[in-house]
Amino acid sequence: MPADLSAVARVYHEDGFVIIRSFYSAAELREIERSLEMYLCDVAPTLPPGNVYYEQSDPTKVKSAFNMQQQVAFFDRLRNDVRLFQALRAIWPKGDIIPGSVMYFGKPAYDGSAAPVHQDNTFQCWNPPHALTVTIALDEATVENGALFCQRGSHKAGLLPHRQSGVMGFSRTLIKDYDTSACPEVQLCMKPGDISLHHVNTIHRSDPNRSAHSRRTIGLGYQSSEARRDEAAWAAYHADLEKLHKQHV
Ligand SMILES: O=C(O)CCC(=O)C(=O)O
Repeated sequence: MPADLSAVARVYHEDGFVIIRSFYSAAELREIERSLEMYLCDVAPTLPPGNVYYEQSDPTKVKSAFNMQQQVAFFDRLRNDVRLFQALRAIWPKGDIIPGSVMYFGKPAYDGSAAPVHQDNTFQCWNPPHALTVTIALDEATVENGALFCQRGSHKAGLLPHRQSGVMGFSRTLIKDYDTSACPEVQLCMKPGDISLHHVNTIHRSDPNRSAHSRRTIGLGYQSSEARRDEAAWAAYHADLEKLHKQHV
């Protein structure tokens, strides 16, 4: 982890995303992988949709999981890592840092499906939008296996209109593509142990994985205590989500 957290914060605020290389050691990654294996084998099969989603092309493969910290104490410890809090403190000098959902994005080899273009705030409804996701690369994330694309500077556009996507696990997508000449897409190619941080209003997406290599990541959601939930928007999102789940039973 670089000592210069003020540079990390500067890039984050300017671009809406930033990568920190080699944040986790190989031994730490092994520990994360052990807990993840256990979660996927023993816990995920017991959970209702909303907490776990499977790939449509192969329903034995987990596409994504949410709120893993509620089931397994290891993931609660992971989101409370003091090193992450130091980086987040550089980004949000004021307010308390509040950890949220611990997530998994599997993007399995051959079957990993696309993530439609969206801003996370359409699902989270924070105003002011002082919230972000830390993404931990477990595998190498490449052009071939569907590394995340973020649109540089798009977090400054505010929350844009979304519509229902019909995609389980990513139920909303932007109505209109956002100007890629002003805010070019950057693909976040990462090595295992690297982390990226993206703003809750940064426009992002990923391609399907047709390669022979999985692209697994853990996501950690955070918000500042200065962020307030827009309760009306939150209720509308949950009503939409319930409709989508009913269509897929
Ligand atoms: O894993 C992906 O491709 C998408 C992840 C995502 O949308 C997110 O972390 O907010």
